[in-house]
Amino acid sequence: MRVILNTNYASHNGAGEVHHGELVPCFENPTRIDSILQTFKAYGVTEYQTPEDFGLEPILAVHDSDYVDFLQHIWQEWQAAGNTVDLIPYIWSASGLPANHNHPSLNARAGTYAFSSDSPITAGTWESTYWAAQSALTALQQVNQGQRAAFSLSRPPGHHAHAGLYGGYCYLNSTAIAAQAALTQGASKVCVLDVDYHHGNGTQDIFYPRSDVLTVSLHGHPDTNFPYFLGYDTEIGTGDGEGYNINIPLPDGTAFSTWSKQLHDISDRIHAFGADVLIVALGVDTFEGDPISKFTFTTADYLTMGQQIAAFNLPTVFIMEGGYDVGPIGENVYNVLAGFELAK
Ligand code: OKP
Ligand code: ZN
Repeated sequence: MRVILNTNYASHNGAGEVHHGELVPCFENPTRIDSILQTFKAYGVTEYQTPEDFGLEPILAVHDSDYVDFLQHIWQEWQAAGNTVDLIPYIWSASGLPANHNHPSLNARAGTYAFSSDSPITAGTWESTYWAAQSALTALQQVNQGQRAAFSLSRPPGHHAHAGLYGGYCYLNSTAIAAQAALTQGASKVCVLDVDYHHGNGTQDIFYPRSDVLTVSLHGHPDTNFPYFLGYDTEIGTGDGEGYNINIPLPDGTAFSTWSKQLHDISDRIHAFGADVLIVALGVDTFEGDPISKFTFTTADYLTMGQQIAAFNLPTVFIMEGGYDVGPIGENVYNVLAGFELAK
């Protein structure tokens, strides 16, 4: 399988986040990809494709232009104002305070575009998230050119980012950008299957009123898991999009067998939808050792997961999302791709 590597994966490098009231190093950091590269090398994967630059147009087909402008320029402004450390919002315009996307205070502006405090803006945030999106678009291009599948190996993740909001370690929504680009480039229907531990709230929100993208997410139940406010199974889409969003929230402690059965139970709906392309938001934070998640998948389970995804029998674009147990992350990702290829 072609693997596209976001060569700017290490530029975004946040210093820390608050976790259960304690300041800790960012879980979402460059060592995640370092580790995957090391493991892939041991498995004989040594060839990586460099992302092509498709520019801002496919990004602006998903995200608000003022938001993209904010992401692109905020660090320079932050720095020009004399700051040397990461920008982390601490005041939010949510819950009735008046939003102001042009607020003269950068703290307030960040707090207008952010929905959570876990996502620092750093010197290289824009480069990393921009090239993560381009990497996903390059993976799509490979599939459009006839590859059965391609994998975008990148960070930061994207599935929590809305059209005009960042959070949950996500800035640009690479998965949504690739899904939209597939449509722009001629597909009539796209299915997004989000297997990350966390609900893909951004992707859901972006395509919520639409019937040309079926969004499916299996995830830790929002009663007890980030992003808390979205991810319930009552969220089915709106207007034309009604019936085109499927959420499968699962309790803490869920094992792969249960997850797999749940996916199997809706696979008829996925088949009936008739997608031209499948985009997989590939997070492996469902792993039993993940430090921020509560499922109990094993490394071997990911082989089965890959086989199950292959059974949809669609051209498939895998896009890297979460996974925070840095030691085994590469094996878990490799197994999904290997399971997929074995099944063909
Ligand atoms: C990103 B992806 C606060 C915890 C905040 C947010 C989880 C984001 C996961 N320390 N955690 O879906 O893997
Ligand atoms: Zn996740």
